[in-house]
Amino acid sequence: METIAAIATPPGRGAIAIVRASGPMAGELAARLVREHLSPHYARRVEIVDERGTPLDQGVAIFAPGPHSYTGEDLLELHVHGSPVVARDVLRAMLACGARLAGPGEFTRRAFENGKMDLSAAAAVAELIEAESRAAARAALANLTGGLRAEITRLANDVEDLLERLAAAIDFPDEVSDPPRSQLQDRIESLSAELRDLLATGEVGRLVREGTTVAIVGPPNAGKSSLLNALLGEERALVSEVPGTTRDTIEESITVAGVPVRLIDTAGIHAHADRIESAGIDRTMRALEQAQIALVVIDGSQPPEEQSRNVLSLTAEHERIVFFNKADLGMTGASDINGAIIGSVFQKETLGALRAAIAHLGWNDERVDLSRPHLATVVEFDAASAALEALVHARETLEIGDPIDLIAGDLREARAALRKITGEEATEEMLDGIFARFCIGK
Ligand SMILES: Nc1nc2c(ncn2[C@@H]2O[C@H](COP(=O)(O)OP(=O)(O)OP(=O)(O)O)[C@@H](O)[C@H]2O)c(=O)[nH]1
Ligand SMILES: [Mg+2]
Repeated sequence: METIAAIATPPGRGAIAIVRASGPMAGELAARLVREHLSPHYARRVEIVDERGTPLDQGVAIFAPGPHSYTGEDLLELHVHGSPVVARDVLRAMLACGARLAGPGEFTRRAFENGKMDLSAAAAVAELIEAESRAAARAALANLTGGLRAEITRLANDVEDLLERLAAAIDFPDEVSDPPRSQLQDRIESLSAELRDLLATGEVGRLVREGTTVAIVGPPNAGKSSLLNALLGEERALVSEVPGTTRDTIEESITVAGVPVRLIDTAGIHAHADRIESAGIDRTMRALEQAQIALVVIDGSQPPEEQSRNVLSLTAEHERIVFFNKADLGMTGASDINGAIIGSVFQKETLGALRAAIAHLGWNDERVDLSRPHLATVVEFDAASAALEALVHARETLEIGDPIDLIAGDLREARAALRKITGEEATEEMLDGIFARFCIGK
């Protein structure tokens, strides 16, 4: 086994930089670059020198002998002052002593290969590092701490159970009777239902990573840009009392309950538009098509007018939130549309209600727990789909009355697919795919 080394902190200047090495030579590297006794797992302030003994920096060294380390191997971490020059020199010294440069994710790959974490947890490490919202970080943490592994292992064990019962009946037909067909069907059905549930969590992964898109649409002058600014907490879009102020779409991102939400402010929709306005309205239509949610803003202080009715019928089929604005000026225009929000962009409670409505429509926040373990990668999603497909096939076989032993192949396939997620039966190709997403040094 080779010893790998890399700088673990991001490029550039910082308070500290960490250079680490993992593998059988880690202890020898410590002896040559630190030259002081390091008690296992204790941080010690030391002088760090290069392979010829030339001082490089004053820093902190930690030596963690395997298997009680991140990688499960002997691991040396040198914390130096955060200068790219010093960090590179320390790394160069490690390489000069016989280590080789680590590839992306190679430390974590070794952790997986040495049984320190399962594959779903290893994939979650990359997910956590890449997380760009609080919800994404929380969801990744649920997988990192073994939540997905626990669910998958339980399902795989249930399949295993079924297989054992079948095997007994197949191998000893005289002593062991076939398990009742209906019982098998029921168990396979309930396993399938759990898998379908799990597959639905793939949506959670996508949501916390990519979030959702909200198009703010409505007649001119309803307060759409004012709403964008209010939700954003800054004067991003031009606001004026002149209708037709916004002529092009404006996009900004906010987070709602930790989930990224892309807001698109649009040009007001009305019938008698000039050429530039029409071009703007075309863009409004495109934004509306792209968006998961239409946030329809209407001036609720004015009597209902044709323009408002137009926008309401235009968005009738879209997932939408209807918001009657300018309640501070009166509410003559607010009609009794189910679930409509009445208020003003100048009121905090109104903004809170709008955010809640986005969370409700966007990801059903009362029902979907964003911090539960979930299928995060395409590889995991494909494997769970394959497992479900095999179970569905097994059930069909039972339904048409074929011999019971014919389903053993399907059950084995389902078990193998599930074990791909935890890494027990992962192929080299899968591993390469998962670890290629990592940065070097992780
Ligand atoms: N009193 C009151 N005025 C508001 C409210 N919301 C917006 N306004 C005012 O309404 C006018 C129009 O606001 P905008 O945000 O520019 O409206 P818009 O829908 O973006 O308009 P266009 O871009 O022209 O389609 C501005 O003078 C705002 O200050 C509100 O809740 N109460
Ligand atoms: Mg505007």
